[in-house]
Amino acid sequence: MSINRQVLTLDEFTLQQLRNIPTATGELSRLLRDIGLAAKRINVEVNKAGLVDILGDYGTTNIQGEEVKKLDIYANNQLIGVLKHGISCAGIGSEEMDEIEIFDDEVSNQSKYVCLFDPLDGSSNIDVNVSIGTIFGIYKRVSEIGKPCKMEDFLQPGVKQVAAGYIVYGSSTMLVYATRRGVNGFTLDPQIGEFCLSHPNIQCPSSGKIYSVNHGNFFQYSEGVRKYINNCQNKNKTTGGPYTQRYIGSMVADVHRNLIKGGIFTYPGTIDKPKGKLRLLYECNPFAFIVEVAGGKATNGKERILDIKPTELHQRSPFFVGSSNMMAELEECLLLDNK
Ligand code: P6P
Repeated sequence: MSINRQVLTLDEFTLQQLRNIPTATGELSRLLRDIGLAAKRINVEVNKAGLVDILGDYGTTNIQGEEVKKLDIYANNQLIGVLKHGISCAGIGSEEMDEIEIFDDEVSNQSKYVCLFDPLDGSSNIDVNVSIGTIFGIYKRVSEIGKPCKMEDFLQPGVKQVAAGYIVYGSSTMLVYATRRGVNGFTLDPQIGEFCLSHPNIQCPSSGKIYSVNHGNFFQYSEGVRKYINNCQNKNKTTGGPYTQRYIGSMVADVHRNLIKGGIFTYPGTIDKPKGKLRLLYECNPFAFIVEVAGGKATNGKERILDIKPTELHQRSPFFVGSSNMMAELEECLLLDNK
């Protein structure tokens, strides 16, 4: 009986990858499948958010000082629930939790990996039905296997990620993840409830026509950032400007679009907030890893994002990510800031 191999599910794909790496234990494949399961459960609630009283503010504020929507908590709980009862993760760090969650049980302590999550990024858009997303990064532990994981496992530079990815809950629900072997996208088929390989070997176009920035902060940006934004708006023989400005205000949606079509996403520092808004560990690092594997670049305006040695779980970083040629144009403009 011939098995339908036309469309690989996420499970089949990760098992296929496992077969291609003789030394692999299967732990990473299981971990990715666990994240896929949590994503399916989150997707159900996101898709009916407008129908049940799961909207609205949960009444608490997270470490960012932002009011927490109920779906944020739900998404966080789903991820903990699946990973804590899995066999591939020793603990997680999350935007929704002030401290890391160390699973500390006999099986989890034997796990090789820890995960960092933004369980539901862009949650302020939930009430207006704009695409939102889950972001994750996976690290191999540096602490002793067999004992509880430690904060040092989470404060590794992004270059140490063994995998990173996101789920975008949009017109369709997609899971995109990267390992050093490549970036692959899976679209959820609601008929069979499986993520199916729809975007194999994603490459970020080296050039693009889209730039993403919050123009409202324009006069708070540095001279170099303002010069780059002006260049994007002007005819430019070398860069092919003017570009199109697209900014959804939901990073997962903005970066996903630019990854597929080509473009640059920016969240610069400002006079009031020199470190910007985005979190290094579970927003910038995963996307920097994904886009670099796909052929793009990611910096904080001065150095490669993936080289930054974190010091705090929730530290912020200015963030510029996207097509390599557009990033080179940006870096040229940012030289103005070093004078
Ligand atoms: P601003 C959503 O809250 C988020 O963290 C990212 O998803 C998004 O790119 C950014 O903030 C938008 O921030 O300040 O432009 O509204």
